[in-house]
Amino acid sequence: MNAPAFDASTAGREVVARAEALARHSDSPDHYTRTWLTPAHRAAALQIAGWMGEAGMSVRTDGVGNVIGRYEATAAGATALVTGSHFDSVRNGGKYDGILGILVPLACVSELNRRGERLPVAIEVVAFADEEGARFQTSFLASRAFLGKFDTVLLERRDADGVTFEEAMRAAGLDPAAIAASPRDPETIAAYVEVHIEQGPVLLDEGLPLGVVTGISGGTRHLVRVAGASGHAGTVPMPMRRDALAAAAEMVVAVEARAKAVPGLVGTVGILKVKDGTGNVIPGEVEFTVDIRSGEDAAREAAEREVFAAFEAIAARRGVGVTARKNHAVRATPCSPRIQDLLADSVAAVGAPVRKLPSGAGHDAMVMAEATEVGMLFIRCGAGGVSHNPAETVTAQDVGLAVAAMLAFLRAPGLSASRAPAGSAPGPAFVRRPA
Ligand code: HGY
Ligand code: MN
Ligand code: MN
Repeated sequence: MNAPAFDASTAGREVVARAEALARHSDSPDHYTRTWLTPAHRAAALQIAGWMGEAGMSVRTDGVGNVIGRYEATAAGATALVTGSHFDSVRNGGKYDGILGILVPLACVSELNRRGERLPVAIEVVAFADEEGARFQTSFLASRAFLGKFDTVLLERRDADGVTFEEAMRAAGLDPAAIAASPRDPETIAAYVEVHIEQGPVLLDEGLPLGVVTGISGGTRHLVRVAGASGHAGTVPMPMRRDALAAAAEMVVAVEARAKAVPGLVGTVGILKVKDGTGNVIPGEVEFTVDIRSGEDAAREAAEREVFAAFEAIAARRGVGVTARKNHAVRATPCSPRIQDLLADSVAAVGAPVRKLPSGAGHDAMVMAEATEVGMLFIRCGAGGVSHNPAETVTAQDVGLAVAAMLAFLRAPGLSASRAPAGSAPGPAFVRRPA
């Protein structure tokens, strides 16, 4: 008996329903937050693994908790088109960020499996365990570990409750020694493609459901510590104070001013904490984060230098100390022209206009680009294009189109054409340098 025809609308509704079901696995009963290796995170991993198994994939979990489903090709041992995204979230985030990159390809595999259809390439759907890094202030922990690039220095790091990274792993039943045991051979990867909600308003403004990403902005994140002198709020005269928070406030405004000065450059202070903050005590120590990004590495690096020079000047003038630790650095990442073309053909094949656009947000594709050629498919973001926010939303119709476009992409004869071998220099667009 022939399988019934593929119905994109039904597929879209199923993906959205699954995203809603997954969002119930949250660290907080009040909002959606899912950080690495919490009980909610482990439950979500189990649920994703179950769905992968139902779609006919063999499923494994690696050393950092990545869930990897593989759907074999027509021939055994074929290279794999790797596709995926992350299932951790920012605090009080949106339930589609990352998740669509797992559930959309999963819906594609489910459809192929339903039809008994195999392709020249194997398909691996990777649910990356930690991309946002909210718990341990990490950066692309999971995709780095997937490629065998885990930095063991992290094992010492503590979360906000004082739990070390290593303790968190052991509590979740993971063995730190197993991380290094499973580096991925890039030769076994045909390419990496990530489906993601746009997280911005461009497609929404233009009335378009899908977008093909041309490249991803580079970025750096620092944790800055300002050390002043705490004291009595009622007794220390203003000229004698070394207020760490007042200094930090000036630094925050310096970040904003520098970022505003250059189109395409963005700068954000997302966390600011007063140590032992009390209403009647002059703040003695403050920590804050700085996130600076641009599609142009030179513009970002210049801004970074100037912002830190401004911090030093502010600190000197106010008699406080300032130190910083870099937590994250990644260079701007171009998407492969070949994959962009294949994705554009697939978007056109489902009747949607082709719109190419850059990504200002960071994605696991930036790390995967160190091993293979990468591409990204964006899905229109609703609610004014807001993301990293509980109001983040998509329509089932757009998601259904994305499933249909990804199916067309996976079936494209050009996809299995040989790629440039890893380690060679396939052209300037692919050259990666350490950040
Ligand atoms: O911060 C980012 O760009 C991503 O959402 N992790
Ligand atoms: Mn995000
Ligand atoms: Mn994301």
